[in-house]
Amino acid sequence: MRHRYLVTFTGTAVRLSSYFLPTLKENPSEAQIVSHRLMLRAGMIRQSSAGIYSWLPLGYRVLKRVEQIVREEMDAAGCQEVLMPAIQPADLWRESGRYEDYGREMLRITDRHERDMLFGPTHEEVITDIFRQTVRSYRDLPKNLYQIQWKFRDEVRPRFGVMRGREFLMKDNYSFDLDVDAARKSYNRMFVAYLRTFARMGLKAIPMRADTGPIGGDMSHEFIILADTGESEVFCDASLLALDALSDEVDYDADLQAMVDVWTAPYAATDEEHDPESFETQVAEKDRRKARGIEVGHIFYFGTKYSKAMGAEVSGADGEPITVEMGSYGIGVSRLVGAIIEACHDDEGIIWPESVAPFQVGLINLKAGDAACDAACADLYAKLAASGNDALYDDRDERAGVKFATMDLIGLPWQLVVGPRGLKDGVVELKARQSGEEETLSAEAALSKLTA
Ligand code: 5CA
Repeated sequence: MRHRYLVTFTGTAVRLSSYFLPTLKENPSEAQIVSHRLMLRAGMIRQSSAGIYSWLPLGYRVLKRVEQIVREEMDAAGCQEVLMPAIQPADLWRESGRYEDYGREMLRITDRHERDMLFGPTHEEVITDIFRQTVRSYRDLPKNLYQIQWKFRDEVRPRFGVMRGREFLMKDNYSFDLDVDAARKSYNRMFVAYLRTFARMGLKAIPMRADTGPIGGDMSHEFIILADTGESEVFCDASLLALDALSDEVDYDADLQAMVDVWTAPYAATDEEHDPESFETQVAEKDRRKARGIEVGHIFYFGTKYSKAMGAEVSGADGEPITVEMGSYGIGVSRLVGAIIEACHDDEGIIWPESVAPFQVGLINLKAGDAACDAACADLYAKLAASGNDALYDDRDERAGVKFATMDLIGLPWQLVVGPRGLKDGVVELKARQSGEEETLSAEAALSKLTA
């Protein structure tokens, strides 16, 4: 029952009466899309200033889970985690030529010595600087380094909550290779790692040919989730929605081109890259999907754009200098939390996929203060925690309706309901949030089902 990859925080169990969960009954007027509304209503985030948010306990737990899945897939694909500074010197960006180009989206800062600094919107320059200072020989390649770090982009229109923030959490990684062929292999590894990452979060992310934008380069895919509230228009072949990225184990040392080809052969393009004529000739009418999409990841191969400008070279086998080939790869970690909600909710609230749920189980005491209910819940609560389950125990003195509404709103995968009538018959109720299926069973049976 538990997700195979579930990250265990070794069974955190908390009582709702003491948990910081500032839920809202009413829909906040500033929220235009469902994920923003639900994140505010479920007490996950609070806005600090335009496009800048605090993550409250429930939201932060989800963010950490999303981050951990990203981390595990990056590690599996052979990348190594680093943490670069959030504040960067402007001089590095002058070297790459991007300091002026980046325009007003860049938050520019002057330190006390009148030195120009900036809050990093991305880290190509910093990583290239690290590389050129430290790597000397072709024998040290390939390298692929990643970080999970807060970025700042002074977006013209921050909106939709964490979906388009000004401060946001990104996973960004950077590959360094000796030649184009090796760089394409790195690109393919990231392509496959991305497919797996999003699939593990219960998402169908479709890789789409994309514009390279100010990053430059000649090979780029955006990973897009179809959702009515997406910011851009996208076009794809419906067959892509039937592909399963987790069906096979991946050997990252093998050539992954065949797998990439399976995902890139069907038509899929963002608005900028869309070619109506090819769409019509390549895709049967019944399979043509025109939809809105949320970009959750973006990968670029840009060759020597930064390494050349900044002098990132290694010496080759013959001693001659080689300018390294680079790629960069981003995932919108904080955006993903909103994107998952866009994909997984109903009228009552969020429906978390197990892999990212803040808690697996919501334990509901229908009659707090009743000795039998309190004792049964205390026992279940202790056993759930001991078995490594994350449980949120609603022990508040509230009406049943309020408790059910809260649990539905915050979307935990399982609701374990304990009431005086059931207890008389020796039973509790287990409800699956997603299917709505309810089962009446003994407390032991419920526990063994949840801890299976
Ligand atoms: N340097 C490259 C890759 S490391 C880069 O910056 N790519 S990016 O601009 O496409 O950003 C990567 C991902 O960050 C995007 O796919 C998106 O999911 C997320 N992202 C970008 N801007 C925002 C924003 N304003 N708010 C939330 N997430 C964002």
